[in-house]
Amino acid sequence: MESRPQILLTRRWAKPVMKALNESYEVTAPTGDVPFARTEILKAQDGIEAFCPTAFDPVPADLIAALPESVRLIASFGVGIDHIDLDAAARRGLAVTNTPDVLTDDTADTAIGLMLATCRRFWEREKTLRDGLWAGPTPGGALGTKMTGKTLGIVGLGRIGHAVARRARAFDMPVVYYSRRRDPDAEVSLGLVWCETLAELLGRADIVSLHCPLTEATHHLIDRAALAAMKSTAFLVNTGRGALVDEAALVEALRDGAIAGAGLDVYEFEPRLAPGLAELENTTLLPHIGSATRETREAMAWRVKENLDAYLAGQEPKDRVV
Ligand code: 8YV
Repeated sequence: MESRPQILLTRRWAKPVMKALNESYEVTAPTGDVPFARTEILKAQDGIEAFCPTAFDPVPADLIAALPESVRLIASFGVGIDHIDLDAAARRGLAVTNTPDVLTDDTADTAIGLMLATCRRFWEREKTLRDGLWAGPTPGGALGTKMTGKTLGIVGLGRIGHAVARRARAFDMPVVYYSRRRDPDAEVSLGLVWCETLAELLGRADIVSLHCPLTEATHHLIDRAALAAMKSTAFLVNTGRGALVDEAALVEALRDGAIAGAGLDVYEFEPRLAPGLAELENTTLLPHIGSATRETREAMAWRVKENLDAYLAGQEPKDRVV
């Protein structure tokens, strides 16, 4: 029998995809739910052709340098590629792929959910109820902020930013955006308004939602000054990457009332939260579940398989980033 190409996964994926992978490849993957640590990755035999981390597994330059000689491809599970040292991969001549498109809807849904939950104080009110402290409805109690009709500011108009803008129409929200590239088509089709600068967007938006990738240029894009430029009644939503925001400065801004609240799915130092963040009631905090639905996680795994199948058969993979 012809030998099958060898691949290494840091974590197990959805069962149907694992089954299909095992039919096409010699798969090295953890047997249980505990991901491979770096030492286990480095035990990989020469012969492995593709290394498949997830967006939760850092792939720095020294790990790339230490991968077996035989590795030709890093096929990552997730759309974000900030966990991979792309320059180091390029220097070693490795191809890199990700999984865009398939998680756009779920991530946009999560952003809208965070906006609504934070404006309307869902978490705080639910906690009161579950703690047995609810004395019944009152006309003046438990008041949140109306979301419908408020101005949404989208930072980063990529696939997910677009999907959030489309959803915002259902809430009659005027949408302003700031992005690397201006998108005249979206301005017409979705009625978006372009902001020349981030400062302009921050001054106009009632809700600021972050959808840009994490790069050197966007690290701490939302710093102390940016938070001060937001309206004191505004909310910040982050489903992108934690380090887009200076989390310590955010805690201060939330505590001091410089902004009204924040809905977060991602954190600067995951899985840790900045000191004080978990105690703040004007936040909704989710544990990085933007793409965490059965359907999407399975679709992401199939998408990695498509990239593996193409590259290892000598074709150009659909989602090549390097
Ligand atoms: C996932 C993500 O949580 O795709 C990304 O960049 O951050 C998320 O969709 C992650 O890929 C799971 O490993």
